[in-house]
Amino acid sequence: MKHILYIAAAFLTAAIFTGCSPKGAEPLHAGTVVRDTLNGTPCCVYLPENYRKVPSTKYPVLYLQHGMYGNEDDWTKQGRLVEIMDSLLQAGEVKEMVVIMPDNCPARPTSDEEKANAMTGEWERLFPQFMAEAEAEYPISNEPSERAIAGLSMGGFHTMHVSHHLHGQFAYVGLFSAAILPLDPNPIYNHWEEEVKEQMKTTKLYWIGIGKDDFLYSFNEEYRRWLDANHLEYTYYESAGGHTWDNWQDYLCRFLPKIFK
Ligand code: FER
Repeated sequence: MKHILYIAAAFLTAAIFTGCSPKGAEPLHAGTVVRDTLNGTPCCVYLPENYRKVPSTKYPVLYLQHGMYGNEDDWTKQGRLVEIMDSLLQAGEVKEMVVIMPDNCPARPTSDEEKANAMTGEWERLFPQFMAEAEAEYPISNEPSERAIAGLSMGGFHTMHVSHHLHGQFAYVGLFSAAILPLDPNPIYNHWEEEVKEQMKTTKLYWIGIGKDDFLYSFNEEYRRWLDANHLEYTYYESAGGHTWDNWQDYLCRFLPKIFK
């Protein structure tokens, strides 16, 4: 019995001191995920352990988006969001925050032939009303310095384009294996160059992560070349592997401690 206790204690300590170890160590379940619908969009919402509906100050908020054939459950199921957030909170590496995970795909494609449906500008157009409803429903900040947006693949594409379209509104931006450029011209996307330059004036962290074998690698490389040519600052992390949940968990673990600092 004593041995079992020692082993359990060792796992718990490892979970706390490695900061964020999505695999292996027992997760510390402390936060809660609730389901909601905001502006007609289904969402999962992570509320930290000490969440209060009426806190003394509003919580910072991360809008975290899924990839092309996914939905609002992906970050909690395959992304292990709760385990990651809770263990980083336990280790004191992140601020308490609310994480809103919307179904960021108003017209879900069912095949690669329909992928343009996911990048029509509709989500970017809806986003201000979506955030307004989130801010009415949860005690979250509407200060740009207390707002972050991130996402994987198609959700990274939405992160890039929501954040330049609404430039000045997010201090922290995370592109995880992001699709970069739109497939079709569109009034929301057409001015991305000028708008990204504008957004960078107020962005505290523009974080780009991609795996060496990712099929979107060359698009990220080309985008980084454009950022470099325009002297726009970003943080770059290149991992092994490709378009996988192992990588997206890893990127989330690296991104979270850098936001709201
Ligand atoms: C593409 C651009 C983006 C594509 C897929 C994506 C299949 C996104 C994938 C995802 O969100 O996982 O050209 O082709």
